[in-house]
Amino acid sequence: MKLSFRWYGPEDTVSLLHIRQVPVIRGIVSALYHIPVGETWPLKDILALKARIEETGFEWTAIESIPVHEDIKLGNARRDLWIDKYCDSIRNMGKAGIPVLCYNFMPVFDWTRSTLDMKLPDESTCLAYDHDMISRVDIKKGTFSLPGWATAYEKDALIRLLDAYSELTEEDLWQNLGYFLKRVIPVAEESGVRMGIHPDDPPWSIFGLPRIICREADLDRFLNIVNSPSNSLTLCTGSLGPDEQNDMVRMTDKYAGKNRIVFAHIRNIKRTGPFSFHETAHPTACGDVNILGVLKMYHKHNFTGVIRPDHGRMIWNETGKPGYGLYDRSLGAMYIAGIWEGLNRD
Ligand code: CS2
Ligand code: MN
Repeated sequence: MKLSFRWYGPEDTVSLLHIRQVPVIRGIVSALYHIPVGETWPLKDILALKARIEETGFEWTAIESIPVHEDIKLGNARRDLWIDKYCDSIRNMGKAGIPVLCYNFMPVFDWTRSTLDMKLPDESTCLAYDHDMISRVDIKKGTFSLPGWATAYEKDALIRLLDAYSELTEEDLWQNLGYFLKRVIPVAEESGVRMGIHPDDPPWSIFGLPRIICREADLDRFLNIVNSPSNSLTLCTGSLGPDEQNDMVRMTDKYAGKNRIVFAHIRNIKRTGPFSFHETAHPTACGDVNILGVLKMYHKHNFTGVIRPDHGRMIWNETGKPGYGLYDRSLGAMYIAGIWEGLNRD
């Protein structure tokens, strides 16, 4: 496995030099943050960022993410134009030799939380999701945005977009995902790129919008749309974990066994109600996801893909992008590395 760390590019308060001091990390997961959603990623910009990553001694192991334009998810007349641009981005990342592409197919909003700094008993803070609180938010009333999202919407633009989605059913969204995959996956194959869809976070519908990558049956359906190693998963334990039906150990065993996971996100959560949870430190003992069991499954199947600690807490008075501080993710990386070393010796 290629142990990697997410870096939000040159503007990130966490620098490559900081990450270099975390032992055994080989790879960087990053993106071009200056390209507007939908536009093609120029090869020269990809190569410039790659050079910067490599100068520090790292490999650029995965792109997370190239956002999918809403017109593609909505399946409207402009989608072909955006799909062509998406294909060009895939070709360019292939030319630059970056093998893994993470993306998601969540309408309008990426990961959603009700609180970005919930205090845990040890006074660290974490991201939390309370369904009652989210249900009371009237998103049409004002701007609603969370750090780390590719897009922050102005009120009017958001209302227009939500109106466009009001007619779209889950089945429509599946059709639009299929349309997209049938066009991009052949390009990914030719380009030596493996795409891994990131599951919906949280794994249920929010604000009345359809969400379709939530459960095991969804992942099965997704993988069957195009049966190719280039059409694979980013398996995120913290996104799927809030639904207790998602047995992460069994799912990792199943999909890693079929070689359909290209990117492993390791994050732990604690469920606080049927549709509520908060994030925790990475170790198994801290949350409801059996992280040791998940890593054992990756090891059992000789996983050679990219793995990274996902969201961490804020500890030691660190300030920065919620979920993406340096300290707790570093502890998470060491936890993963330690388990892996133990499994290698067994
Ligand atoms: C999140 C997401 O779980 C995660 O990794 O922080 O923002 C994720 O990067 C996107 O959903 C992937 O497209
Ligand atoms: Mn994730």
